Amino acid sequence: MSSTPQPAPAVAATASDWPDETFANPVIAGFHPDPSVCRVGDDYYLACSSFEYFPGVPVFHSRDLVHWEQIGNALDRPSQLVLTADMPSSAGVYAPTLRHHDGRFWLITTNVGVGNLLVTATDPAGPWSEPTLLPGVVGIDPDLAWDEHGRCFCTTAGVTQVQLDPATGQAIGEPVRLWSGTPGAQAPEAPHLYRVGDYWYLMIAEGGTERGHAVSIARGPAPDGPFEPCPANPILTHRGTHRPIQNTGHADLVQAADGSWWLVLLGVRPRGGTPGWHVLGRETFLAPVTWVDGWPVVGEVAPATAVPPWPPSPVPAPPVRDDFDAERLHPRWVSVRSRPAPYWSLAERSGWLTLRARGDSLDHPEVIFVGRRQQHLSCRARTLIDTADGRGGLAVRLDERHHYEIEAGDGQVSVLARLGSVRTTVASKAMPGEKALPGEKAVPGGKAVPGEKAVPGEKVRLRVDVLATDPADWNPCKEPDRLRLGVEYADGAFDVLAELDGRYLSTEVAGGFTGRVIGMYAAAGTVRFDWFDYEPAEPTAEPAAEPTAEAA
Ligand code: 6LW
Repeated sequence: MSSTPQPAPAVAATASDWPDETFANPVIAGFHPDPSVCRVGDDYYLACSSFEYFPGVPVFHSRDLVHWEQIGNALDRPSQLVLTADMPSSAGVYAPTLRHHDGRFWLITTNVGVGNLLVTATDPAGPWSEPTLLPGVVGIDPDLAWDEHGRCFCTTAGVTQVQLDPATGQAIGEPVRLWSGTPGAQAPEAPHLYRVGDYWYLMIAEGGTERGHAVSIARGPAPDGPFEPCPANPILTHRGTHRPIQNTGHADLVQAADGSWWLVLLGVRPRGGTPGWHVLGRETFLAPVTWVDGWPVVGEVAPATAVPPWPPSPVPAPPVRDDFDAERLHPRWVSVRSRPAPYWSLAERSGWLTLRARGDSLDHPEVIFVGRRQQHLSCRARTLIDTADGRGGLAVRLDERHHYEIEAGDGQVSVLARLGSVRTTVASKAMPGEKALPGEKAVPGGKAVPGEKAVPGEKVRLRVDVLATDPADWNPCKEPDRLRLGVEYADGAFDVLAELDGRYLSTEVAGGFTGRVIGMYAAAGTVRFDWFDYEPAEPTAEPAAEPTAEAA
């Protein structure tokens, strides 16, 4: 029996429509792991894990699989997602599966410690339904698949499977153990089940989400098996290689409208000396897939990948500046565990983001923080803070125990570092005078004192530059990047208070499943932010400046 799916004839190759013959991988940069993808006509939709961040489960749209735009978050209301203070970082919302079935989008995921849940939507941008809880589904990484009789199969890490009534969330029968991957390989997880040609395929991740990560596959005659493993397993791994993209695994297959097949997967970009530190979290990559003898063969996962045979469909680049003039925050903004109304507002002072402190620092599990994922190896973030009624700042956060920040308030600006159990003030100086800030928005009721003479300020521009180190300039202990934190003056001059080694804000040091998030926070009282800029920067090969102080 021939089970090799035959792609439909490709549309006329249009590689020339692309500016280049290759596209840049990752296709969704920054902490966007565990991608799950589905296609509806010519549109693709993708969802990722979000862990302790709220809102949860970012949802993206693309017309070409290469350019993706975030259109929402599947879990964006407290009635859908509660992440409590006692929930550790990197618990929370794990790997979702996103499918389109029967005219609706279905998204199933795990809130670790709480259980599995299912939401649906007719528009993937939202609103998504209230969650249906799935008490009979045990384990993380739930998958959803329907057979031709309308039976719904939910397959979870392990690998186990149970039939589900998706309308009620009730399991039908007991979970059964399926094929669990390569004997001896750890962590068989991230299962996805597909009907392709005459077979049902069960694709899983194994080896753990670190350097041993891999994708393996098996096939069988029915959705519940029995499954025979692919003789070429793993069909994807970068373990033991020098490739710049590592930890490749946790993948999902999709067939394009032209019949070709593609894989979305997670990978990381470790930098610096040994063992290599990845600071952006696990990112989403795209690879082509062909079928040989009824098995998928994954093409190269490389920083530059050959463009697909259809025209590009670019999406607008996100603006550098968010001026906080909109009524709602863009879905890319995330908070730690929750974002309760009394503690933040876009309306309290029009055109500003107001944050009211809960806890006294970023060490607090429920710190009031609004940030966005760091998506570039080198980048710059800036904000204008008004500290008239409080203290707060600009932070680069990995988790409660690993963060750097530049904090302003009480007439002082300080760089703080939290590294494991060590918390230290790295550098401090008096807040610069306000004459440094002409041309900023007027502050209703504020105490701005214009003039030539500098006076102790209440408003100050805080800035962080992340500078990736040059991989060519290798030494065994070389840091992946350096972070300069300081104050920016109106003429753009950057007063660097401290330059810190980036390895301490990496997954290899902090542990867990997330990546860096850069954002604004309140440490005491009420602080207001006029705008926030985030822009990619060219990596620099310039030697590190003489640091004001060193974090470790
Ligand atoms: C996820 C598991 C994994 O549930 O990491 O990389 C876990 N794969 O499948 C957290 O994302």
